[in-house]
Amino acid sequence: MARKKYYSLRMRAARNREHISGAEGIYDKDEISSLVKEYTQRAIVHDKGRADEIRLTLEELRGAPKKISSLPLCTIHTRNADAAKRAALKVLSSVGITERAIEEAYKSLSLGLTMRGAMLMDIEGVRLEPDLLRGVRVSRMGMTKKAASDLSRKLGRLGLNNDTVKEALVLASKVHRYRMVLGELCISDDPNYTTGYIATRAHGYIRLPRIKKRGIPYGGRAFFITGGEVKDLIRYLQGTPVLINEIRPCRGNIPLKEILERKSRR
Ligand code: WAQ
Ligand code: MG
Repeated sequence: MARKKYYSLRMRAARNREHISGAEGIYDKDEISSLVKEYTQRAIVHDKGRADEIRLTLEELRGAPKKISSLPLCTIHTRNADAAKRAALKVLSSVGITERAIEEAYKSLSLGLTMRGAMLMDIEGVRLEPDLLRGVRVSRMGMTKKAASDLSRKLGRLGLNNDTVKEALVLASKVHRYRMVLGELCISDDPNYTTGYIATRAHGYIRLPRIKKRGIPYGGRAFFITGGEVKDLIRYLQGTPVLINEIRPCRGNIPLKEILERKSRR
C-alpha cells in the first residue's frame, strides 16, 4: 500500500522587497492545487498593500508529520499594557523563568528592531540564538482539515475566528511541544493588532489584550528555554513537520487567579 504523501506549502509576499505577508500549512496531495490558488489570492489582496513578488514553496515531506493537539486557549481581560505585563510576569515566573529574563525580553521587544524570527532566551535572560538579528523561524506546521474546522467553530463562538489567532495558536502548539521550551511571550508587529499572548505547556495559550498601544509598528517573540541542545531545538522548530489533529478547549475571559491555580495538564 502506498503511504500517504504530505506536503509543506509556504507563501511569502513582498512589496518593494519588504515582507508583507506569509502563510503556511501541511496538506495532502489532493488539496494542493486549490490551496496554491488560495495562498496566491491571500498574498495579492493583503491589507498591507498589493504584493509585487509572491514566493510559493511546495515541498514533499519525507516522512509522516508528527501529530499533536493544540494548546488550550483563553484570554485574560487585561486593560492596558501594564496589566498585560503584570500577567505575563506572574504566569511565566510560575514556571521558573526569572523576572530578569522576562524584563530582558520586554526590553528587546521594545527596541523597534523587528526580527524575522524569535529570540531564544535562557531563564536568566541570556540570548542563545546564533543569529541575533534574524532570530529563529518556526516552520513546517499545519492543521488537519478536521482540526481546522473544529478550531474555526470553537474560535467562532468567541468571535475570534481569524487567521492571526489560528496561526499563532498553531505556531505556539508546535513550539511548546518541545520539552526545552518553558514559556513564550509574543507581541505582534502589526501596528493595529494590540493583542499579544504568553504560552506555557502547563497553562496553554493565553491571550493578552492591549499588550501594546495601537500604532506601534514592531513586536516580536521570545521563547524561554532551559537546559538542552540548542541546535536540536532549532532543528525541531525550523524543520520538523508537525500537524495538529486535535483541538483542545478554547475559552473566553478567565481571571488570572484561576489560571495560576488551575494549570492544565498536557
Ligand atoms: N517563527 C518565529 N518567530 C516569528 C514567526 C515564526 N514563524 N513569525 C513571526 N515571528 C516573530 C517575528 O519577530 C515577528 O515580528 C513577531 O514574531 C510577531 O509576528 O490570539 O501576528 O506575525 O489574538 O506580527 C498574536 C495573536 C498574533 C494573539 C501574533 O505575530 C491573539 C502575530 P506577527
Ligand atoms: Mg503576523
